[in-house]
Amino acid sequence: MAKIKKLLVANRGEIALRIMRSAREMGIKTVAVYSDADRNALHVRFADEAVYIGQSPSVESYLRMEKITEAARKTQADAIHPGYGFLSENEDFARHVEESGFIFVGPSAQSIEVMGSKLAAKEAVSRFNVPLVPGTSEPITDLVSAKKIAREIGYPILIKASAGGGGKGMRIVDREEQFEEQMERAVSEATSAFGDGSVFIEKYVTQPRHIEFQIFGDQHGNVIHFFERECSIQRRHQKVIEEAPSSVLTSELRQSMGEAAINVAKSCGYYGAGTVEFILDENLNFYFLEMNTRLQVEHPVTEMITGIDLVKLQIQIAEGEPLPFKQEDLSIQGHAVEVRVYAEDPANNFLPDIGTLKTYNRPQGNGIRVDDGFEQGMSIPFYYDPMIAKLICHAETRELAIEKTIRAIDEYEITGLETTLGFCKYVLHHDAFRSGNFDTKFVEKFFKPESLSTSPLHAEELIASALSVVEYGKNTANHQEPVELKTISKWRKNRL
Ligand code: MV4
Repeated sequence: MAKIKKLLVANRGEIALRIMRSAREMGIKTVAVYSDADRNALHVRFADEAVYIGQSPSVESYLRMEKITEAARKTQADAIHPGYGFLSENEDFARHVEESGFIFVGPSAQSIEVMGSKLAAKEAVSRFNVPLVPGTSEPITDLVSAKKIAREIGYPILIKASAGGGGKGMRIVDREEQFEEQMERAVSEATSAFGDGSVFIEKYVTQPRHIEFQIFGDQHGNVIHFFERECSIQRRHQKVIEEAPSSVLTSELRQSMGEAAINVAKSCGYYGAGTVEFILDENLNFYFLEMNTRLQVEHPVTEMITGIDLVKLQIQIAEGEPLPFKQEDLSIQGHAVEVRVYAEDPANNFLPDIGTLKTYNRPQGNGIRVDDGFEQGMSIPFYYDPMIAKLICHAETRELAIEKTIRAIDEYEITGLETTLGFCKYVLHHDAFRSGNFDTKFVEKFFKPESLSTSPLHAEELIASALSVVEYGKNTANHQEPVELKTISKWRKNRL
């Protein structure tokens, strides 16, 4: 068992900070790596040491394997945590880290490789009693037999790229007449995007819910799950709001999905933190889709309902410790909601609105956690993901957690750029969200840019706002109407 004394975090932003905080609590020294754009970033200031690894574009810095192991060598770190994104699911990186003599805080290169290919993943789980969407388990090579299978499955079907993921390389086919054309497109897209033209077909589940299970394995063959996260509120495959637990799972369904998730992990000898993604159809049938071999953005909702620090656990597992609890030791406490705060303008097709955080004041209070990597006055670099923060709220029930999240959004003060906070508030107020009866089509079905500006205000608030503007106008020598109108619309947006 190798105790980690110094950990290099091969990442940036909120997740780098989040990982370093847990490491520090464990008495582990931390090393940051940074690019030009991140010279003054908080993860660099927080770390015990920091190493410059290159220019701002991530291909010049955060994606450079040798620069990262070189930084680890220079600082005499003994382990490397990849965070999420960047090199976190790159089996070559996991291998490179270990071959360079460092502990990789993550799964084996081989597990990453198997789960990185959807066809290899299907093949691996096929002997482990895991429900799969009806479809093919081999790459399509012959159009005639593929069409025959599609007819047996029944339209609509979905063509997926084996090397795809997160919605990339998928094509819906509604009728047989479109089959050939869509197949050709799918293969050529997969070839140019992933360098691997292998595709397969599945029955298309038209309005699924996205439910994922947090699992953990140790290096001694034990695997447990930490319940599910409901991630159906997403926009173009980008998650917007996540919660735990899901409001649709019964304890029986949770148990059988949990068992299936554990089996997925066992099918590839998994250790470390992982997420098993399922879709759930309208009859509550569940199907395994893919496994993510990293710590996920939305892991805090699981931490809130289980009381467990998943990063500490990742580090203990990487040190070779056995899992410190059994499945029976775990239970769900209350409910947690996470909203992602992006520097994007919901009124303008969610275009990135990077700029400077003119004001930045976080909400506070019981049950509120903010994971971020910025402070007032800092700019959001345009080279990386425009996520500013994650706001996570925990309370006894789903209703209370939603109310707390709305209160926290109202308290959050961000100026200088547009954010997705108002959009998240719109979702949290929506009847379909409140009822728990929604699917992955929620944003498509219920959100229009006008939803934000024309949303009805409470009558009293409307009158109060009108009066205050009149008062403002009376007391202002230089009457500047456009400025006032802008103020009102901002105010309204924040009041959604
Ligand atoms: C599907 C599906 C319906 N039927 N597979 C999208 C991301 C990737 N993980 C798999 N995805 C889907 N696979 C079948 N057979 C619908 C989706 C899907 C989806 C899944 C999870 C979360 C959001 C989604 C949004 C659109 C489509």
